[in-house]
Amino acid sequence: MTKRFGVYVLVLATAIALAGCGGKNNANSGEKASSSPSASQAAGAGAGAQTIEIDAKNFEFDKKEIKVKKGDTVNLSLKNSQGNHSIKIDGYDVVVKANKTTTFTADKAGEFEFVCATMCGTGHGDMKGKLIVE
Ligand SMILES: [Cu+2]
Repeated sequence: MTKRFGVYVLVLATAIALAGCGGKNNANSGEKASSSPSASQAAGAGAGAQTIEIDAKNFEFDKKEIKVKKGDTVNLSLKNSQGNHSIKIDGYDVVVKANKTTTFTADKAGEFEFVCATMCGTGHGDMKGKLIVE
């Protein structure tokens, strides 16, 4: 009889502890989501992956502006349909060689100029574009 009562109390106590714990967790996560929207946004954006293909010819890139979200994993491909070119992104330690793909994480927000990093001829200096990380 006494033993049975003890088990009942134990079960009840466990149920209360679980309920209390669950309620606390819910309150915590709700608070977290509302108090730091930017953090959760960044985490959400970080799950993204983007594949961007740039086509280069003498003497321009087909994309003058590429946009990604901060935290994105970016697969940047360069295809040289004419001439020999490569891409270097200023402010990011990123170089994409001719007809190759470089993967990097866009962990810094802002605007970064990318240029041709291969001396390709008279229009070499005009080969520019912008990476926008927002
Ligand atoms: Cu060039």
